[in-house]
Parts: sequence; structure tokens; C-alpha cells
Amino acid sequence: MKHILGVIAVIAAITLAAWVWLGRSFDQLLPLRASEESFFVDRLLGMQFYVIAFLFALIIGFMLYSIFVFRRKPGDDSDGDYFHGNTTLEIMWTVVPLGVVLYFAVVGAGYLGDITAPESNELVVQVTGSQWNWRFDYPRFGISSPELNLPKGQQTVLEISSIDVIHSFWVPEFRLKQDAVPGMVHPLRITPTEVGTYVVRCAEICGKDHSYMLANVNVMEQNAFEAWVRAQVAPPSGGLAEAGAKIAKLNGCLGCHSVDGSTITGPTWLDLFGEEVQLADGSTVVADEAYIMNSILNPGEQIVAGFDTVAMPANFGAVLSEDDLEALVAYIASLSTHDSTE
Ligand code: HEC
Ligand SMILES: [Cu+2]
Repeated sequence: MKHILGVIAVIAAITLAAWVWLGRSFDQLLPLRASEESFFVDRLLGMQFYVIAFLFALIIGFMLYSIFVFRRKPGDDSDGDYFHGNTTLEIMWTVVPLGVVLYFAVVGAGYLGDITAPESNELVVQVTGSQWNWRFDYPRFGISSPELNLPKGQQTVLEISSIDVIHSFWVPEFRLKQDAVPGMVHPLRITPTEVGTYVVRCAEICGKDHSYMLANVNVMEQNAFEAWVRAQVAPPSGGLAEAGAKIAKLNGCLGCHSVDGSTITGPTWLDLFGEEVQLADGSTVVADEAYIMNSILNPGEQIVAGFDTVAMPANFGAVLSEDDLEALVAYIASLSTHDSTE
């Protein structure tokens, strides 16, 4: 009896110390909470931390108590007592954890229901991951953006997908994470609560520049968001080549193709148009409009000598319109000083 009270005291002391420490530092372990959903996630995580702190104390408490109190006395070579089992104890350590786990399952399912519930006036944003770029489309306004702009306080459903490999959309301040899987659309609902600029990162290792797959997430006041939408909807100024430059940026082409002659993951676009291109199968082809289009839509077909077949996302056809393709060709052509009539 003396030992039981003793060990309970040790466990209680360690648990209490861990709880006090956690209570003081929990908020510093994680970044700012910037969405309604993040409060549910943190509450659940916080509750689990407290249970885990107790489990930690349970193990460490018994261990420390045994090390110090049941230490072998000098000269004592006798065996310890033999226990075959303890039915009461075994029932307890089955039933109590079962109860705790079930409690968390019920609370967790409730929260999950809350944070995934659709609303009637949701803003829809299509999020497309590709190596190594995020692209954001707003079907309600017909606009596309390389940054995710969101109005504060508005529930938004992000329809997340990919055109090449699996990526994962993760903004730590929103706490939620969702895989971007080619051929599938996964919804993620977010209601931003704090104006500010955050960063979406890719949480699924997806190739060479995975760790640089970042995009800004700007949470703005409703009127600032509306002003941004109006500015985007305004007719584009400048010519086709300028529009092409924007599309190249939006779709992450420039992460692999330079316009200054240097080689990144793919060949440079400087002086490409109108030139002869050496292909991996030994043939050559003139980089005309048809070749450029085919290179974008079917990157596996005409592979440039010395480059990787799988490096270029295979499904740009899913996100680029006919107009986008023409603008891209015009842009690439504008980067050529070569006169194709020579
Ligand atoms: C993840 C890297 C990557 C991205 C992103 C990418 N490409 Fe490529 N691209 C490559 C590689 C590697 C090659 C060379 C291999 C091949 O021909 O498929 C290539 C080849 C090309 C070629 C043929 C170039 C030549 O010198 O003959 C064109 C044109 C092209 N890409 C256009 C685009 C456009 C337009 C986009 C954006 C919509 C884009 N690429 C996005 C990696 C990429
Ligand atoms: Cu990725």
C-alpha cells in the first residue's frame, strides 16, 4: 500500500509538471491560428497532448520509482517475487484506454463533420498542383492566379487536384492538409479568420524542386478581395506574347524553362522558336508552332536530346485552353532573335 501511494504521488507530480509546461508552451509550438478549422484541430491536439503527458508520466513514474525504491541491496542475491497475472489490472488497462480512444473517436468525428460541412454560398477555388507549381482558378469570376487570395470570414472550398504526380496542399496556419492526386478532385474547406500572408507548401515529396513548391496565400478583407477580383477581370493589356508570359508564370513553366539561355530542368526558351532541335531519337525538327504545341501537350513524344522524359508534367492539356496555347507559342516566339525566313 505504501508503494502504491508512493508511485501515484510520483506520477501525479510528473503529470502536473508536464501539464503546466504544456499549458504555457502549447501555443508556441505551432504557428498562428488563421482559420476557423484550426481551432478544432488545435483543441483536439491539445487534449491529446494532455493524455499523452499522463501516459508519459505513467511509464516514467513507475520506472523512476522502481529504480530508486526497489534497488538491490548490497549482498542481496535472492530472486524477486513471482507473479502469474493480475486480472483486475488487465481488465483495467484494457477498458480504460478503450474508453479514452472511443471518446477521442466520437469527439474527432464530430469535429470532422463540422469542418467538412458545405455551406450554400461557398467560394470555389480550383487548386492545381504540378511539378513544382500551384495554380489557383476562380470559376465564379473566370480568373486564374499564381497566388491564393481569400476573403476573410468567407467559407471557401478548395477543389484540389494535380496534373502530374501526387502533391499535398498544406498551409500550417490553416492546420489542414489535403492530397492533390492526378485524376481526382479532393475538397478542402477553409474559413480564414486572420488577414495576412501565409505560404502554401507541398507536403508530399514530388521530385527535385519539391521543397521549393511554395505559393503565397493572401487573406484579405472582403472589399480588398473584391477590388483584386475587379482588377483581374479587367481586359488584359498588351499583346498575345505578354499574355503568354503570364500563362507561363501561372503554370510554373518558368520553374523548368529559363528565358535567358540557362538550362534549369528543361531546355531554355531563348532562341528556341525557328531553330532546329536535336531530339533524343537522333532526328531533328524545326521548332515551329506545331512542334511547340506538341511539346506542351504530349511532352513524352518528341524528347529533346539530353533531357529527362518524365520531367515535364504530362497533362497540361487539362488546364490550358486553345487561347492559352497560342499565347504561349507567341511568347516563346517573341524570345527568338532568329529570323525564321532566313
Ligand atoms: C517540371 C519541369 C517542367 C515544367 C514545369 C515544364 N516543362 Fe517543358 N520541358 C521540360 C523538360 C525536361 C523538357 C525536355 C524534355 C522533353 O522534350 O519532353 C521540356 C520541353 C519543353 C518544350 C520543348 C523545348 C525544346 O527545346 O524543344 C517546350 C516547348 C516546353 N517544354 C514547354 C513548356 C510549357 C509551355 C510549360 C508550362 C505550361 C512547361 N514546358 C512546363 C520540363 C518542364
Ligand atoms: Cu509537390
